[in-house]
Parts: sequence; structure tokens; C-alpha cells
Amino acid sequence: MTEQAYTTGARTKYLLIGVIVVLAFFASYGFAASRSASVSEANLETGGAYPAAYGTDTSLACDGAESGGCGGEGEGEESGGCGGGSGAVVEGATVSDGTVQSIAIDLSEGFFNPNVIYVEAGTPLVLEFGEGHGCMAEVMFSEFGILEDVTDGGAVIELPALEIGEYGFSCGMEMVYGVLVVR
Ligand SMILES: [Cu+2]
Repeated sequence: MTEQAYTTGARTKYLLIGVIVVLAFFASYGFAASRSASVSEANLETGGAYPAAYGTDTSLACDGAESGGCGGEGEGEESGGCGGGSGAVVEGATVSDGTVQSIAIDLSEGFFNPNVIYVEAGTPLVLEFGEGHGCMAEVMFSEFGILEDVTDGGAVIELPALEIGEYGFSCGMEMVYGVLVVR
């Protein structure tokens, strides 16, 4: 009888452990699944535009350069920039006269405002970046080989007429992003 009780007790114990393991597995699986679901939903909302193309790659982040915003101390007001700025999507569109199109982008709040910029295909583009510091000290269009310092009054970046597509840009550390959506 004691033998019997022991066996039953042990069996119950292992059964319980088994159930817990299985539950834990499904819980983490479900969590991962819902996470990736919400990520792809977010991408859909912005037409796959915003940080989707860049993922969470921070490999170039903060090594050496200026140190400004990264790592936390920053320069007061700008310190919000690193680590992704506000995370908010701010949409904007260029103003075009058919020959050239332009838009002003504010950097003073630690992110690109706007950061999703709708651009007309086939028309040269003038981007007027405002002054930025710390994390936002530089603006980079890596696929065009452009890296501009914006600490002294900002910078005007001219791009040739672009084909339909998405062209990302970022701060020099690749921590804060924007994208040109050419259509
Ligand atoms: Cu930065």
C-alpha cells in the first residue's frame, strides 16, 4: 500500500512537472508568435517603411564617436535621441514645383521630424535638415555614401531624382531612423 501510494505520488509529481514544462513552452511560443505578429502589423501600417528595414541592428552604435546621446548622459535636451528617439512615426511630404521638391526636417527633439517622408519619383530632392547635436549630430544616407555634420546650423542634402522605392537614412550612429518613401 505504501508502495502504491508512493508510486501514485511520484507519478502525479512528474505529471505536474510535465504539464508545467509544456505550458511554459507554449506560453513562450505564444509570446514569440504574438510579438512577431505585432511587429509585422506595425510594418504594414507604414507600408513596411519605418524601422523595418533596419531591424534592431545597433552594431555601429556609440563606439567611439562623440558619445553625445548614447550611453545616457548626452547633452541635456538631445539625450532623448539615442535608443530610438520617440519611436513615433511622423509622416511628412515634400513640396514640389515639378522641377525640384523639398522638405525641412527638424532634429531638435532627438528624432527626425518627419521621419517617414513621401517623395515624388523622378524629381530632384532637397532635404533641409535642421541643427542637431549629440546623437543627432550627423545625418547619414548610407546607400548614397552621405554623412553630413548638422551641428552648425544643420545641412542641406541634395539628392538626384529617385526611382520608386524606400531609401533609409539615420543618425551617424544608426540609432535613429527615417525613410524616404518615393512613389
Ligand atoms: Cu545617434
